[in-house]
Amino acid sequence: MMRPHNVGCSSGHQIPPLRSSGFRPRVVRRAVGLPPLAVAGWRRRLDVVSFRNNNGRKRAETSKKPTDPETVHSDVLAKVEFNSGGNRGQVTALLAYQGLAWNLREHLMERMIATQNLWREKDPKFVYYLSAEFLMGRSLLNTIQNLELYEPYAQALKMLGYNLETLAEKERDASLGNGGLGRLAACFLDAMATMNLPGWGYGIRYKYGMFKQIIKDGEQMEVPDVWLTDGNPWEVRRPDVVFPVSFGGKLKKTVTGSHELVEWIPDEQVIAMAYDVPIPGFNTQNTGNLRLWESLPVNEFDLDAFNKGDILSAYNEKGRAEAITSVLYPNDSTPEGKALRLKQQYFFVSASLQDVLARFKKVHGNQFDLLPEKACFQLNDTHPTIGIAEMVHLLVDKEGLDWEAAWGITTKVFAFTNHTIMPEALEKWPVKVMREFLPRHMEIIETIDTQWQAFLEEKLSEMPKAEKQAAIDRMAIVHPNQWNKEEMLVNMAHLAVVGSHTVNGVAQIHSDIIKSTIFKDFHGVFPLKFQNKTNGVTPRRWLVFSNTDLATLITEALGTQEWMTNCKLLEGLKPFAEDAEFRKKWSAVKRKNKERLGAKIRELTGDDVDTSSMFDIQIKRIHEYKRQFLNVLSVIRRYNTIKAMTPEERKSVVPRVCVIAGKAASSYERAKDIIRLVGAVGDTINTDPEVRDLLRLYFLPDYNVSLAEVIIPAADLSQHISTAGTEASGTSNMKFQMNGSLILGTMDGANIEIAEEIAAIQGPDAKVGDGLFIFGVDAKDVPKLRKERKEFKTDPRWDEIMDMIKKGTFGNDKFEALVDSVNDMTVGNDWFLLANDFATYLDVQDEVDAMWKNQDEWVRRSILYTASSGKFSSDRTISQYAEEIWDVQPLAVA
Ligand code: F58
Repeated sequence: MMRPHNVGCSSGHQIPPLRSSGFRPRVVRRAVGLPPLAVAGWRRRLDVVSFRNNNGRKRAETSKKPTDPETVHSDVLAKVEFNSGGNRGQVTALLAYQGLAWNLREHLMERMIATQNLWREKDPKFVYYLSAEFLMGRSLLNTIQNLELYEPYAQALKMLGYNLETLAEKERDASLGNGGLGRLAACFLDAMATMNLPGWGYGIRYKYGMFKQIIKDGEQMEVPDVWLTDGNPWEVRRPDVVFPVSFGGKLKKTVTGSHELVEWIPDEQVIAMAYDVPIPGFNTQNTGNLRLWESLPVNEFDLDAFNKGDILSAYNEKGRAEAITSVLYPNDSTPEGKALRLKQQYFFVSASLQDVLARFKKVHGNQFDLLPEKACFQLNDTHPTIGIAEMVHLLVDKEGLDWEAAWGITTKVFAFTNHTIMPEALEKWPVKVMREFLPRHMEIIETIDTQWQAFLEEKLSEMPKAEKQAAIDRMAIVHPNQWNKEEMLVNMAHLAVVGSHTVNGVAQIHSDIIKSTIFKDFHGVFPLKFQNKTNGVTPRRWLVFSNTDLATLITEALGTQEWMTNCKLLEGLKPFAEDAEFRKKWSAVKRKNKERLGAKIRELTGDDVDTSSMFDIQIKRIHEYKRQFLNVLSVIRRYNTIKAMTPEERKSVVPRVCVIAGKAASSYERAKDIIRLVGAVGDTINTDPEVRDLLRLYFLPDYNVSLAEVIIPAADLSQHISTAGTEASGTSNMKFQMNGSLILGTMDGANIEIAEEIAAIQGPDAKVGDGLFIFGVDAKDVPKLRKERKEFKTDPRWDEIMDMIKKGTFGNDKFEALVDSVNDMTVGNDWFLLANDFATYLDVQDEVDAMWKNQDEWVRRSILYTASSGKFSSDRTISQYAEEIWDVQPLAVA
């Protein structure tokens, strides 16, 4: 189906035509350009599993719904009328969007039902991706394009007087996530659906997503993200799918013979109700599902209390229940906050496991030993780890299995992904809290820990006694709080490692680091448990749909759009890097994307920017380790340099527009200081007539998926400058690479593998790092440098900038705490080594400027970046999970 250019595109961002014939690569590995596997056993089976292949025949349509523009138009009007009582003569933008979405949801549901029916019939092994976060973003364009319905829908909307892209902007982001791990989960769902893999996501339907960030007087303010006010047309409420979830109470034990029966008598119960969000695959009929749980009271309303005049108490139970699924990551600095987080985690995991077991039992009765052949639960970080204890609880207490059988099954169905070594994300729950809210689970965890320690006693029996005991203590699941020995904690990461069959990091360096740091002892015991799965991102959302002009150009060059599902084919762009005509077209696309971002900057700040300037971008959560502060320091240095120049000298300056965006955790003061500093420095620079034509700095508020979709295609340069060894992987680096933005970064996370791919495409003589702007200390030197930081002699330019900030040059503030955290060794200790990396960072910035002056070379590199980005498609990552961890195989609706 070819779509004529410019249909319904006010912004000129066209969606490239999507091929409707159904070619799929035969083998998962070939689909992502990987060499055949050489592993034994069940994994080899995957090599002979085919994707659906129609041998060039047109794919069988499962949809019965007509999709010509006239029918879509009248369907949408009918939805407007019958679903919302709207007037078909006056369809507001909101109603047009909703009407369209309701109509599309029917297509999705039809496909999802066909997919589920097939899967029910064939009973394949499923993966269940358990995640506290799913950062989905908007759905309208993603759905239309995945379903290949752009043309009729754009035309139908035109008949209603609307432009599709403009209307799409009305949709609120589903921001049910905080950062990288949440967006990764969303990319994984897209890849799983596209690759026809049987799998569902399971999470929480937060009433308020990640907070909305407002910048007031330079400061981050958090306001609730009321994303559901207008309803959510993409979900289906499932009052028929409900499970009770219990908390608190006590245990009743009955001993019969050698058997101890434990009954948990909870004192609180809520109802988990499902909402299904269909996940369209690209160029396939298969449609996955994200099942999100809402917490509801068992008794909605206390009529007795109400009638006695105690009006508010009448809603107590409702309020308590609904609080569980109100907000993502409630502040856990208070005991109440901690309890709420634990309840959230248990709530969604318990509902999900009950749901899976209920479906399993329908087919297999109580043959639970078959469960590992039918299900794998991927734990996305430690948040769903309580699932390990819940599985034992369900199998032993509800299904009557003995402990050994239950534990054996449990350890075969869970797999664990670690996303960071930052201590704040490695959850440890006070035993006291756990015992209060989940007494049975606490007991189960203690039993697991006792058996685990007994296992270690034997396993490490060769070790000298004291050494052995120290190792066992280090690996304990329940251990004393290192800051307060009186308090016992449950270490969820340790539970996850012990209870899972696989543990993986998210980039090679990270997977290596976890084996030598946080999980060193565990790696010694179970070396084979540890794997690497370098992250990936969906090329559909992050290139095909958000940078449609570039996608069109790539398709024209490659003569096929197969690269959209087989990204290794992007390598075919390599010769085009040498073609001056092609480079011109490439630059023209970038320029257009920069105009789009320029318009966004105007909308958000009121300022016009020159789109011929270099767009220099850093977008990610604000965190000290990500070093946005270092970025600002170099902007200040640039400012100082320009100020000191004569007008003649200024003519040689490369003009830059620097953009920083991201949210700081609400209780993270230092990160909030950084946001304030960006704003204050930006205010000074952007209003300085001597400088503003050569340098700008903007902090764009409320960074989310939709904003990223506008920013990333427009970047000339992107910064990924974490202290080596701290960023597990990063995924925006991959998105920028795909979109041809050059990378300025440290040898950290996935930057390293990106550098390897960029070197590889340049040929055998290129070294890793060639073609990128790399700086900074090596990860292996970081521990030593941290110890020596006190003695480190800072650069005079560093000292000058520190003095400037402390003098109050920027805004009304002196940013003392922030400056001291990196500069005053009696206060902070510059843990992330900004001072050590400062000079080389400035040097590499000079290299960036020099390269920008050679636009031919810059654009050549940009093309090579895209050409070498194939590895970082989430299709590759997911095929590796499918083969090496989940053992699930594609099963496509014909
Ligand atoms: C991120 N982690 C990593 N955690 O920082 C990033 O390097 C990686 O690319 C990404 O995962 C995907 O693997 C991350 O997003 C969180 O957001 C935590 C949530 C719980 C509170 C602490 C942060």
